[in-house]
Amino acid sequence: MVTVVVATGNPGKLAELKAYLQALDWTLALKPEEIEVEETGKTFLENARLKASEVAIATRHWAIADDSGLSVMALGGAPGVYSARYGTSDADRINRVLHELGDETDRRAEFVCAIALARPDGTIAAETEGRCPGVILTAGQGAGGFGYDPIFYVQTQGKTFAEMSNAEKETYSHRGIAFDQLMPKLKTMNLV
Ligand code: ITT
Repeated sequence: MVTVVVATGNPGKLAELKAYLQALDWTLALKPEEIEVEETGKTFLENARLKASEVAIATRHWAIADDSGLSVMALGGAPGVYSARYGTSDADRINRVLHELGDETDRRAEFVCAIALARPDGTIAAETEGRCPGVILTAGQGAGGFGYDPIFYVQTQGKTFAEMSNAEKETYSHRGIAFDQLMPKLKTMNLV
């Protein structure tokens, strides 16, 4: 079985990625902590490629990376690719988004997730991007998930990501949509 490094340092993301990847006969390895990739890309896909590629080259293994974030329409798409850098803790980042939105009535937003799989030489073998529309609440609801989940309300499901079960978030989230698109390809690829 081929080893694939899951190129993330975010524990919430790691748990979700493992849930999708268990459908494949890959041996998963964690990213060594000392490998830090600077996210210089302007788009989620650029950053996902960068992370997968640099971790693959550094470990000499296949690597899969996720670059994701929240994009709020009334904030011109912010925090976007800066979602992780918008504050020093989840609570801090949530408060900043709520503060910047204030009493704005247009609360439309979307979560975006780009996934890239790199070969051991750093070249990209597969990639995709998934998007999930929602609205930003005025206060958090629910205790599940991670990151901005408590303030992201999915109208079709009538709940926030933080109120969903793991299985529901796995199905409806930006990450779930990205994996739905990518999985058929990953299943037919013969990683060596
Ligand atoms: P890695 O780069 O090591 O994977 P990171 O946390 O820095 O970890 P990103 O640069 O992709 O990852 O930033 C994504 C941020 O967007 C993440 O820190 C969360 O704040 C937020 N985010 C992404 N997916 C999310 C989700 O499913 N639910 C809530 N917040 C999410």
